[in-house]
Amino acid sequence: MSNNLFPGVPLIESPVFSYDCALLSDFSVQERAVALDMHENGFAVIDFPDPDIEVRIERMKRNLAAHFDIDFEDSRSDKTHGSRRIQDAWRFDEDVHAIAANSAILNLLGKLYGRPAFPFQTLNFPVGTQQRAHSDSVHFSSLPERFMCGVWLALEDIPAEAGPLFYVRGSHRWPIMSNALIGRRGYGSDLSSAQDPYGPAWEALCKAHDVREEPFLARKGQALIWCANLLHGGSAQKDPTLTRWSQVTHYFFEDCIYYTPAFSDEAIGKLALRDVVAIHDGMPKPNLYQGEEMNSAHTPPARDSLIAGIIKRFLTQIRKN
Ligand SMILES: O=C(O)CCC(=O)C(=O)O
Ligand SMILES: [Fe+2]
Repeated sequence: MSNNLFPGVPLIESPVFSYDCALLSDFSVQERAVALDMHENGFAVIDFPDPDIEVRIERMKRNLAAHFDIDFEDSRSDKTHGSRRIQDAWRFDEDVHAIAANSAILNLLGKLYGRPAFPFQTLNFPVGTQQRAHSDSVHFSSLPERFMCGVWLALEDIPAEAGPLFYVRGSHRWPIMSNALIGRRGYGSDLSSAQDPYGPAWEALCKAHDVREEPFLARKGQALIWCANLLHGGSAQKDPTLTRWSQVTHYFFEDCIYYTPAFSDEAIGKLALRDVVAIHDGMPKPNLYQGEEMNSAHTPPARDSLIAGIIKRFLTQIRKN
């Protein structure tokens, strides 16, 4: 966008964003409302823009049900045991693919962020995740930062007892969680869950801001778009016999470096880069910085670590002498 002085931050998170700013001149009234919600709250709720969504949802649930160790036929069975998540079902399920690749969503996200969007991962859940509050940006992020978002789609009506998705309004404005922030080294580390090291820090932020987790009591076919740094999670499931079918599609935006922050130390140029493929057209997305391709071989050693190396060698030499 030629009149955007801050192309390195998503348009909806621009420091000069306002409802009537020139950045939104080509937005419809509905798109402006979504942009404003994202800017203010870190999320927006929309009706999923697909005339076939009802048929798709029912066909997809029938197809995916066989992949879980859950007795869906028995309304009294406990649904909270066994496998409860499929990653990248778009590879074999046409409806999961169609939802992830929905062109109206791609157009909307492209406008909201100021760069073309592409889907890179899907997750399908038949029941609630009961995950604690987290932001996805420790799993996948971009440089420049914040060019990532999630679109969470309700595949059925979701009551409070089914462990609905929750979000923490306004938390997208808090500091982005990183290893530097919590004093941890990430590159080369091993974790059973990439979220673990940051849990206490997220809890402390919620306490300090005295915020509440708000449940998304979605209607079937409603979707919630969340900003990269919005805290969200799954509420406790009060009734274990209930399903809570949902699809989450994660999106990146073009001309960025894509990486996993939990296993990176940005300050010293150690990045766990990702090999990303765009779901909608199957094309690999190289890691780009302002049009220039990056890969791990190009990751420059940080100046500080070079100096530290020279001092270390010098001291070793003195000790030997
Ligand atoms: O559906 C949920 O409970 C949360 C899912 C989630 O956090 C994610 O996919 O990023
Ligand atoms: Fe998440």
